[in-house]
Amino acid sequence: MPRASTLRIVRLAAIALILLVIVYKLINPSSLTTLSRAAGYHEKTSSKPSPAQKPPVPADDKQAESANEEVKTDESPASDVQTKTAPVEVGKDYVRANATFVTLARNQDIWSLVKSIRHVEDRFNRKYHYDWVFLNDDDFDDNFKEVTSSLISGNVKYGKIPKEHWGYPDWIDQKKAAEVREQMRQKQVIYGDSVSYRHMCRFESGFFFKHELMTQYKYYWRVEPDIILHCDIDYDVFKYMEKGGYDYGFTLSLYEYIETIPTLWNSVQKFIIEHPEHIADDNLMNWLSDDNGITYNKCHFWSNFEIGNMDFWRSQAYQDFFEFLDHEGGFFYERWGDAPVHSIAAGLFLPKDKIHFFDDIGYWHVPFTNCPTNKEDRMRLKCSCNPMENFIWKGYSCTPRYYNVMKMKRPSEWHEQS
Ligand SMILES: Nc1nc2c(ncn2[C@@H]2O[C@H](COP(=O)(O)OP(=O)(O)OP(=O)(O)O)[C@@H](O)[C@H]2O)c(=O)[nH]1
Ligand SMILES: *[C@@H]1O[C@H](CO)[C@@H](O)[C@H](O)[C@H]1NC(C)=O
Ligand SMILES: [Mg+2]
Repeated sequence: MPRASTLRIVRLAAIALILLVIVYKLINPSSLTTLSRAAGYHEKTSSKPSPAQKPPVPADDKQAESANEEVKTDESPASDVQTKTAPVEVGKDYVRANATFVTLARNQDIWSLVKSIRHVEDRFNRKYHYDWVFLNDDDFDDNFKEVTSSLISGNVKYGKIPKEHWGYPDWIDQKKAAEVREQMRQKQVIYGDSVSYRHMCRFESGFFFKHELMTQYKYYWRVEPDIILHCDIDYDVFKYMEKGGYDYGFTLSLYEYIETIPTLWNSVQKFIIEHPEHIADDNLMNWLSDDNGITYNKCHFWSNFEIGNMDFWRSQAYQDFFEFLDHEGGFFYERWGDAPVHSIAAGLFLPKDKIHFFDDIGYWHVPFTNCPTNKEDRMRLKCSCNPMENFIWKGYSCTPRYYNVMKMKRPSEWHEQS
C-alpha cells in the first residue's frame, strides 16, 4: 500500500517540524514573553509615556523601574504593529495615598455589588490595592464578607453604622414626616415614601466620614452597586487628588428633582447669612445659581460617584452646614439628597479650583453615562462605551455649564455628542 506509507511519512515529517518549532521557541528568549503571557503570568511592562494630560506617577512611587520590563506588542502584521502599554502593577514598596473605597450596602445588594467591584478592580485597583470599607446599618452576613473579600485586592473592612447616625434626630416630628411620605407617594416622587432612603441620604450627607473605620483615612472613592467603569484608569486617582490639591471629584452632574428639595435653597440662604465666614471667595455659586444666589438652578454633582477629601466634610464649615440643615428637618420633611447637599457645600465653601471633573473616568450608574468625549482618550483607555450615549453634553447635564463657569475649553467632539 504505497499511498498509505507516503502519507505516514508526510505525517511524521510534519510532527518533527512542529517539535522543532517548539524547541526553537523555548530556546529563543524573545518568544518567552508570548509563552509566559499565555501561561497567565502577570506582566510588568514599560510605560511609554502616554499622551495623557495626567501627570505620570513619579519615579519615587517605584512604578517606573526600568529593569525587567517588557513591551507588549500586538501580533498583527508587521506593517500594522501597535505598541501597547499594559497596566503597570505597583511594587510592594509603593506608597499609597491615605485613601479607601467606601460602599454603603445591605446584604441583599451583594450580587449587584460584585459587578461594581469587578469593574473597579479590573480597571483600577488590581494595580494599586487600595483598601475597601463596607458600611451597613445592619450586620453584614458571612456570604457578603466572603464574596466581597475574595474580589478585592486591598484590605477589606466591614462596619456597622451606630444608631445615632441612622435614625430620626429627636427634634423630628415623626407624624409630620409620615404625612409627607404619604403625600410624596401619591405624587409618585421617586423614593418619596421611603424611610430607609431618607436615613441613607442623611447618613451619606453627614456621617459616613465619621465612622470609626473611615476616620483613619483622608481620601475616599464612593462606589455603589450596579455601576460600570467603561475605561481603564491608568494612574493613581488618589495621588492625583493629593498632588492637585483637589477636595472633590465628580464624573456626572445634572438637575435635581425639585419635589425632593423645595425649601433646601431657602435654608442655604439662611445659612449663608448666619455664616458668611464659610463662603469661599472664588466659589462655584455661578454654577449653582443663574441669578447670583437668589434661586437654585438645581445643578448638582451626582454623588453615587465621588472621589473626595473627607477632611473637607470634617471641616468646621461643613460641620456647621450639616448641623444647620439637619435641624431644618428637610431630610425627613422633604427628601433632601446627599447629592445636592454635598454639591452646594463643595460649590460654596471650596474655591472652585479644588473641584475636579474626571472626564477620563468612563462611568455608568443607571441611567447616565460619562463616556470620554474624545476618541483618542477612548482608544488609549480601552473604553467600552458608546460615545453617542455620553451624557455630559446632553440637555439635562449641568457639565456644559460647569465648563462655562470654569472657562474650560470643550473637547473637540463635544458637539456631535450633544
Ligand atoms: N445598608 C444600607 N444601605 C443602603 C440602604 N439604602 C440604600 N443603601 C445604599 O446606599 C446607596 C444608594 O442607594 P441606591 O438604592 O443605589 O440609591 P440611588 O442610587 O439613588 O438609586 P438607584 O437608582 O436605585 O441606584 C447604595 O450604595 C445602596 O446600596 C439601606 O437601607 N441600608
Ligand atoms: C490619614 O488621614 C487621616 C484624616 O486626615 C488622619 O487622621 C491620619 O492620621 C492619616 N494617616 C496617615 C498615615 O497619614
Ligand atoms: Mg444607586
